[in-house]
Amino acid sequence: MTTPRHPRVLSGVQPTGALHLGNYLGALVKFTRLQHEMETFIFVADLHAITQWQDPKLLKSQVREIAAAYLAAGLDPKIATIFPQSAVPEHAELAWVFNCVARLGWLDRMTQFKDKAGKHKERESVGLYTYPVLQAADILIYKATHVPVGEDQKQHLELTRDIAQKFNHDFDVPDFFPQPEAVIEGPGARIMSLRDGTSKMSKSDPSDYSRINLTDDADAILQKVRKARTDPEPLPETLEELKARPEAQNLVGIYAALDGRTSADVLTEFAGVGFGTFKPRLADLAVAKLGPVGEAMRRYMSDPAEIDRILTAGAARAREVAAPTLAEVKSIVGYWAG
Ligand code: AQP
Repeated sequence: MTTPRHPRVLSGVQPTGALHLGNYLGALVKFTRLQHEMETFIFVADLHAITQWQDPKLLKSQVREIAAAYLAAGLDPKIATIFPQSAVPEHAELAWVFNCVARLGWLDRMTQFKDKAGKHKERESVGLYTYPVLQAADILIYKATHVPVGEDQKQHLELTRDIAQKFNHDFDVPDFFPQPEAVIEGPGARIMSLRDGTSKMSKSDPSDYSRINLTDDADAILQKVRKARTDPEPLPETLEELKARPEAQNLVGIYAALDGRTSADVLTEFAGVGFGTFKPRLADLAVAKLGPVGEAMRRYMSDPAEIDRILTAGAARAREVAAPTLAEVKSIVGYWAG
């Protein structure tokens, strides 16, 4: 009953539609980097996806598409474990225990539920409400220590830490679950809509011009960057001056994240330059970085049998780690079958 001796990464993406630049920079790029530093488990979150309606005829191919995006972004199934969440039932079983550990007051504070449910929360699924509890189970079933996510997931990660701590305390098993850390840093952590620098780039935004999809071709990327909302001022010298200009700040952040630099560094290069010059440079960079990812995605998608083989092998490996944790939890809780 100890925390793992080595750091372990866990994260996932929902198969709820085409992935965009925010998912890529906020999540996929970090997965790919971390797989070389720590043992890495990356899943396709199909249990989470059905918290909102998904067409059953499409769900499997949506799962394959996310897996293809992972592979195209550089996740290597020889190093990282890639699997569909629904193929590892231990996630859902642990989530039930955590439903009994988490407090209603904690869930009532979750802003993502409030944002997604809007004014009609009574019409939403119970699953959408308890989504962060399942997320805690996703992470802690592997006793993961590092969780690469975009900034929008910060609050859910804090809830995971609270659940881990309360479980360890209530059942008097100090250190059974670790306190996982969110890996959020860098300019890619919060990519905003190209139409509104104050809202997050999102799959569910009705305007396709608000986001760059990983499958967009060069022409679409050029168009979207060209039409991105900006202001008439040239780029300033300092980050401080950029703060009051959310659209400009976003485009600088995107440039920095795509180029593996800081926003301050980008300003050093482009201070005094107008968007008429900056936007074509950004579009070229986006095409150069995302073009090969989209192409690789299409290549992987043309061989679904290979994706299925990778996902099946990944699920078997994931269960090797998840099953012993669940067995210990059952015994700790005092289950008949524990
Ligand atoms: N705009 C973003 N900037 C940086 N990171 C982002 N992520 C999402 N949007 C941004 C990160 O992508 C990972 C996968 O997210 P998800 O599958 O849980 O989907 P989501 O957060 O629900 O993505 P969307 O696009 O915002 O979908 P909708 O519109 O359905 O809500 C996570 O690590 C997330 O932080």
